[in-house]
Amino acid sequence: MKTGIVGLPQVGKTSLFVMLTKQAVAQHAHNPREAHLGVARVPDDRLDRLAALYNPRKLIHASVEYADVAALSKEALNETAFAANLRNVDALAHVVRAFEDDSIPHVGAIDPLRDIKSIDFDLIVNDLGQVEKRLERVQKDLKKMKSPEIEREHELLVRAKAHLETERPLREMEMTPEDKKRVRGFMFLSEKPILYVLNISESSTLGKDLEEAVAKYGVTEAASQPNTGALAVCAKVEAELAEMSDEDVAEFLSSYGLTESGLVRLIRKTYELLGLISFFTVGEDECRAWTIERGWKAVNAAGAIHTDLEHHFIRAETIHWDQLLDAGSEAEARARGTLRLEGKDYIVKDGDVLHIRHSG
Ligand SMILES: Nc1nc2c(ncn2[C@@H]2O[C@H](COP(=O)(O)OP(=O)(O)O)[C@@H](O)[C@H]2O)c(=O)[nH]1
Ligand SMILES: [Mg+2]
Repeated sequence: MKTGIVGLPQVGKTSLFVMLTKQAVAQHAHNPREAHLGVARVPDDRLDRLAALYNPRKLIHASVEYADVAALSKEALNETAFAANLRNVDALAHVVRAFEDDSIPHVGAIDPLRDIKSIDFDLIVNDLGQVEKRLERVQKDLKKMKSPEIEREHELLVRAKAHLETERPLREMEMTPEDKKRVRGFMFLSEKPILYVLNISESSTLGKDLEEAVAKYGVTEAASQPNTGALAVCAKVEAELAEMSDEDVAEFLSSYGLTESGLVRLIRKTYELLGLISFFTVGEDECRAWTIERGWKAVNAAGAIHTDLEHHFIRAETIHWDQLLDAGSEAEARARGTLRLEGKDYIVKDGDVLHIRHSG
């Protein structure tokens, strides 16, 4: 699962990427159209607490991948390599400038909603071009030969075109799972879930400012659309946090009435937006978080660990993480009946601890 960091020039994309992935970025010897790739660990207090129970040799958190794409513009989108990088991501994090700093140029006044609309517009126009091109082909095909599948695609494309022409992104268009499958190959940009990340100024009232930013900049409505979210961070402060020890970070955050850094909130929101959840495997050798999509069955979750486990799946010993902590041991949990056996079709819940029994 990969999230593309997009936005106008000089808004803090690379700053955030570096902090998220703790990865140094060569500013010079790098083609500006090439994306930086990096992985961010998904912080998870539940896993940390389970690990305290098992004291494992290895502790492995879930991760999400980020791509720092060059600044987005109409011109850039017309370049094949740039557009291809962007099409390949599963979601977008649009970094929006909300911080004041006269030394860093911006297109006109600070106006997050204008920038949000402008980038969304570029995505919409790009998709519209794709849809029109495909429609022409499909209409030609239909003249030669009618088939139900081509007719359905035609109908869907006509609907998508009308939707895009009202300047609304495809992520807001209602589509059945079959429709989604039909358009998957196009990798439409405005169909990708998007998170608006307001990069705000530092201030002495940062906690309150972060909380109020989405409403203050008029982004509440835009962010409440389907497959859309918003949050505020302060890249400047996050950069300072990155230099501090864990204890100092905690003290710094609490002095602003905060419990979590912006990066942690950003990673978690990305995870939610992508519809992802975690389940855990535990033991003295390894405690680990695994990433699956909400709604997956136990047998598919087993497959996320290893395909052999999926093929030879018998049962999943299952317990919710807090019940296991509460019991203090698997033996006690079994005695209490909170540790139970589930079959193939069990829908895994966020925070389940699974032990897959298999015949392989
Ligand atoms: N004052 C201030 N400057 C920032 C902030 N975030 C980024 N910058 C500065 O803005 C400039 C552009 O940042 P960068 O991350 O390279 O932006 P990108 O072009 O979107 O990748 C750099 O000089 C950063 O130090 C912020 O929150 N406050
Ligand atoms: Mg950059």
